[in-house]
Amino acid sequence: MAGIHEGPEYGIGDFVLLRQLTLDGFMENLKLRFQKGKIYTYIGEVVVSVNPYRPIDIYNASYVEQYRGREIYERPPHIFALADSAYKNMKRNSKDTCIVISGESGAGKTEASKIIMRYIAAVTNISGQKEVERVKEILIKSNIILEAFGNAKTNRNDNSSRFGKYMDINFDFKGDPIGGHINNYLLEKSRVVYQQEGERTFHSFYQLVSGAPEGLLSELKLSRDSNKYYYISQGGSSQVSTINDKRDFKSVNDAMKASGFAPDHIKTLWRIVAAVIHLGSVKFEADPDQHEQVIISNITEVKDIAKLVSVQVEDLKKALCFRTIAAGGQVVEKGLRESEAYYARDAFAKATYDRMFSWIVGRINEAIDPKVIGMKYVGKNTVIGVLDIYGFEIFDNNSFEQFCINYCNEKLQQLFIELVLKQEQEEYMREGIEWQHVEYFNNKVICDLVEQSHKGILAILDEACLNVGKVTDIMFLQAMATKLNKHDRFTCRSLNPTDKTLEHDRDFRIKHYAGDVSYSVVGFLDKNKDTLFQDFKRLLFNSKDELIRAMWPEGKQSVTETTRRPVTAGTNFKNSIVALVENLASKEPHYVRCIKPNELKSPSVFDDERVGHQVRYLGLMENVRVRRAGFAFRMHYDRFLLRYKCICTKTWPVYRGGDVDGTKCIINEKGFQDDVKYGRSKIFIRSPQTLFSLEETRDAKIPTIVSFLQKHWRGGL
Ligand code: AD9
Ligand code: MG
Repeated sequence: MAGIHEGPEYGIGDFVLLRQLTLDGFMENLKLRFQKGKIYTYIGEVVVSVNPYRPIDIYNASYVEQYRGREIYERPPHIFALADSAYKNMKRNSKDTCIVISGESGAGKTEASKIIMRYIAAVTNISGQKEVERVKEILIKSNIILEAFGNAKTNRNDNSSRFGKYMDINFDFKGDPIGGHINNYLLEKSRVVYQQEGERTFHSFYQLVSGAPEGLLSELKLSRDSNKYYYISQGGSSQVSTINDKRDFKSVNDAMKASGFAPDHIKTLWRIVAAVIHLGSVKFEADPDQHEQVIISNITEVKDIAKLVSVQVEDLKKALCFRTIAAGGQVVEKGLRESEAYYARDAFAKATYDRMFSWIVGRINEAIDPKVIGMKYVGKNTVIGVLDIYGFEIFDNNSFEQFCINYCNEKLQQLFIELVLKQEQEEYMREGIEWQHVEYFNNKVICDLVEQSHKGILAILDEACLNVGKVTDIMFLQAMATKLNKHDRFTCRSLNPTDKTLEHDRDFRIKHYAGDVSYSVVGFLDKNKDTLFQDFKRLLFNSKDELIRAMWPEGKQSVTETTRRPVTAGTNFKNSIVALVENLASKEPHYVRCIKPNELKSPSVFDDERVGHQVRYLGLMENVRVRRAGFAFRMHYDRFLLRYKCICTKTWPVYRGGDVDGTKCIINEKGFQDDVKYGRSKIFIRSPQTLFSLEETRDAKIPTIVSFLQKHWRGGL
C-alpha cells in the first residue's frame, strides 16, 4: 500500500510538500482531495479534516490494522495515524499527550473525537482483560449519554455540542486504558427555556417524548406531542430528518445501564427531564386579593411536577410564588410579581437541568475512576487527553453563551499559535538555527480584551454585577464603551454611530480571529450573575428522592446563613478555560483542524469562500510555512547519542567523546549530513524518513545488543 503519496489524482497528502505555497494552491489541493473523498491532509503532524457530510467507509477494522503501530508518513493521511502517534508517543516517552480538536460549529470535531476514541479502544487490551474491556466500553458509551443530554440541533449543526468536553484517558504501563476522567465546561443551559427559530433544546427531551414506552410516558404525565410543551417547541422544529429520537432513547438507556447507572437513578433522570418539560407549562396570574403578587393558574401541572421531583405540592407552590429573604435578622416571605415569577421558574428549570447534567458527568467519572473501580497502577500511568469543545459560532442573535464559546475558541487558537507557530520559531532562534521569520496574526490581543483583570470585558461585567439591581445591561455596555474605546477589536454604536452593521444600540461587536460577531448585551448581567433563589435549592434538597437531594447539597443552608457572593458564571468559565489551557500546554499536543466545507450540510459542495475563510483564520498557511522551513524532528544531543549509538561502529560498544561529536559520527556514518542541522543543544532533522531509517536500523540492532550485553555484563540486565 502506498505511503503518504497516494497518486497524483488525489493531490498532495501533506501541504508541506506543495510545490508552490499560495492560498490558491492550498485550496485547490484541499478541494481536489475533498472531491475524491480524501478528507484528511497533513501539515506535518497536524491533521486537517474536511467534514464529508456523508458516511465514508474508512474507519473499519482493516483500516485500524493499516495504521496500528505505523509511523505517520507510512500510510495515506488519516486521523487514525494521529491517534496512533499520540498513543505511541505516550507509550514510548512515558509522557502525557493530548489531542486538541478545533474548528467551527459543524466542522466535525465531535465525530473526530469519537473516531479517535474508537481507534484507541481498537488497538489496546490485546490480552482481553475484562476490567479493561469494561473501561473501554464506558469510555465509548459515555459519548452517547453526554450527547443526549448536552447536544442539540442548532441552525449550524443538527448535533451541536452545547458543552465543552475534555476527556483524559489513563493508561497503565502496558498501554491499556485503565480509566479516565471527563471535565465538562459551561453547558448552554439557557437552551432549556429558550430556542431560536429552527433550533431545538437538548436531544434528551425529544428522546423521552418520542421514545419512552407508554407506561413510562403516562407515569410522567406526558403526551407524545412535543409541540404541546412550551419549553421544547419554541424553535418549531422538533422533528429533524437526521435524528431518530425514538431509537436514540433506547440507545441512551442502554448506554446508561452499561455504564453502571442504577435503574432507579435512570428513572429519576427521566423524571427530572419530564419535570422540566412541565415547568414550561406552569402559568401565573395576579392574585385577585393582592395585585402585586402572583398565584398559579394551572395547579395540575404543579402537582405533576411535585410528584416527579418528590416534593410537597405546597412547598413547590410556595417556591414558585414567593421568595424568602433575610432582612435585618428577620426572615420575610415576599410575593413575586408576574415577571419575577416567570423569571424564577425559568431559572429553576435551567438550574435543575444543569445540575442533572453535572451529576451525569460525575457519575460517568465514578464509573471510570481507576481508584474507585480498583484498577491497580503498576509502573507509571500516563494520560491521553482529548478535547472536543463547542466550535466558534455566529448566530442572528448572539448572547452571553456565544460570547463564552467564542472566547474559548480564541483561547484554543492562542494555544495553537503559542505551541505551533511561536515556540517553533523561538526554538530555532534559541538554538541558533538559520531561520526565515514567518509573520502570523497573534490573537492574544482578543483574549486580553475578554479576560484581562480590571480592563477586560469579563472584569467590567463582574463590576456591573456587583451593584445588585442598580446596573442595567445598557449601563454595562456604556461602561465597556468608556473603558474600551481605544481597543481596535471592540466597537459599539456609541463609539461608531455610522457603522451600519451594528443593528441595535444594545449591540457590541468583537473582531474575533474567526470573524466579526455582534453580541446583544441583553441578558448579560443576568446570565453572569446566574441567580437562583435559595427557595428552590432548599426545596430540592428536601426532596424524598436521594438522587435529587444529592444534586442540591447547598440547600441545607438556613435562610439567615450568610453565603459568600458566588463566583460569576463568566469568571468561573474563564478560570476553567485558563486551567484547561495550562493543562493542555503541559502535555505533548497533537492537533486536528476541522473545516466545514459548506453551510448546507452537503457532501458535494465545496464552498471556496467559506473554506478559504477558515483556512485563513485557522492560520493553516502560516502553519505550513513554519513547518516547511522547519525540521520534522529534534532531540537533545545526549539523548540522541544514547538512543542511536548502537548503530554506529564509531560509537558502539564504547564511546568516550562528547555528545555533539558522537551525534555527528552517527549522522555522517549513515550519510544523513545533508538532512540535519546542529543547534546549540539539539540536533534538528529535516525529514521524517531520516528518523524512520535511524529507528529501523536501531530496531534491527536490538537483538545483537541484548546478546552482547548478556555476554559482557554478567551482572545482569
Ligand atoms: V459543534 O461545534 O459541536 O456545533 P462539531 O462537533 O464540530 O460541531 P460534528 O462533529 O457534530 O461537528 O459534525 C457535524 C455533522 O457532520 C455530524 O453530525 C455528521 O453528520 C457530519 N460529520 C462530521 N464528521 C464526519 C465524518 N468524519 N464522517 C461522516 C461526518 N460524517
Ligand atoms: Mg461538537
